[in-house]
Amino acid sequence: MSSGTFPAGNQPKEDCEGMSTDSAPHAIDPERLERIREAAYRIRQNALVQAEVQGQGYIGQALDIADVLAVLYADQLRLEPADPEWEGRDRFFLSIGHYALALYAALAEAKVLPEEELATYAADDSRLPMSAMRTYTPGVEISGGSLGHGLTIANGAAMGLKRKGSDAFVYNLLSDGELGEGSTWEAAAVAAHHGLDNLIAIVDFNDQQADGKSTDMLSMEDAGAKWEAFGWFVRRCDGNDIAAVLGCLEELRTLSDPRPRVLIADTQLGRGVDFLERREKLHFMKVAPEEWELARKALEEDFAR
Ligand SMILES: Cc1ncc(C[n+]2csc(CCOP(=O)(O)OP(=O)(O)O)c2C)c(N)n1
Ligand SMILES: [Mg+2]
Repeated sequence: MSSGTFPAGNQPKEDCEGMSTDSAPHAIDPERLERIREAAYRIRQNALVQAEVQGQGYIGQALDIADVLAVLYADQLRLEPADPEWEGRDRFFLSIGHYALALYAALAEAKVLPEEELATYAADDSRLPMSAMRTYTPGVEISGGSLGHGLTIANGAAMGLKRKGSDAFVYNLLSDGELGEGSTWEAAAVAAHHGLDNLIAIVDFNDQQADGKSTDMLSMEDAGAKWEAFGWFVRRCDGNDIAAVLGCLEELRTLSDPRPRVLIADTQLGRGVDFLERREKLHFMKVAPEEWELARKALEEDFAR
């Protein structure tokens, strides 16, 4: 577990702590976990497929968030892959448009996008622009590159769905860098004020932003205590521990509590490719031509462990 602490009375359940990657909660079916683990592996490999076309990109983030996206797209989200605009769907809003690599790979995993199309990433006339945008890509719900606005949009959708009597959920993936945006906290206050219990925010706490470590730039720790003070139900876990993420997200979706919910997911930039995990942590990574094959092999070895 990261350095995060939990406010009194809001301690995580044992299966939601994510203290270690080898302590799968007994309540979760091993086959279900394996299915999600395989999805996470393919999301990572497909993130590399896209990034290799450009030779660089937001690779560290795609690798760090693959486990969370696998839990969502292979398990938690209610979707109709053939009809991405189906009214009854859960909404997944990506605040951080630069995480597009990871989202496209997850949409391919969910069969919303054809896997073959991933190789067109960021090419002229592709439906997969470098930063994710709603108008271009099936399954992409918002254009999120201007940081700090995803949660406000999620609020509106969650309110609208409630008024329509829908039981769909709205998920918003935001970054730890976005916690430095005032608009995020305005949105957090609004969500609590309106009791948006159909809203689940997930913070990718990778301790990285454009100029260095988030905790050095503008520390938002204790992040859990801050969200709780804004009136949210809070969970925090190792975001690369699939069992822990699944336990937390399932709890956040099923609990009966009038508050909006947030999962703070502590993740590791470059996760799954050992030499990228060890490399100087960078917001935008370059990978040398001869390293792509090594990266694919590293993922294979990581998956086999
Ligand atoms: C409103 C706004 N300000 C600045 C930027 C430029 N920008 C793009 S990504 C980024 C880093 C933000 O932190 P985070 O999303 O945590 O970075 P990562 O973990 O991806 O390195 C910044 C400052 C932006 N897209 N939008
Ligand atoms: Mg970050």
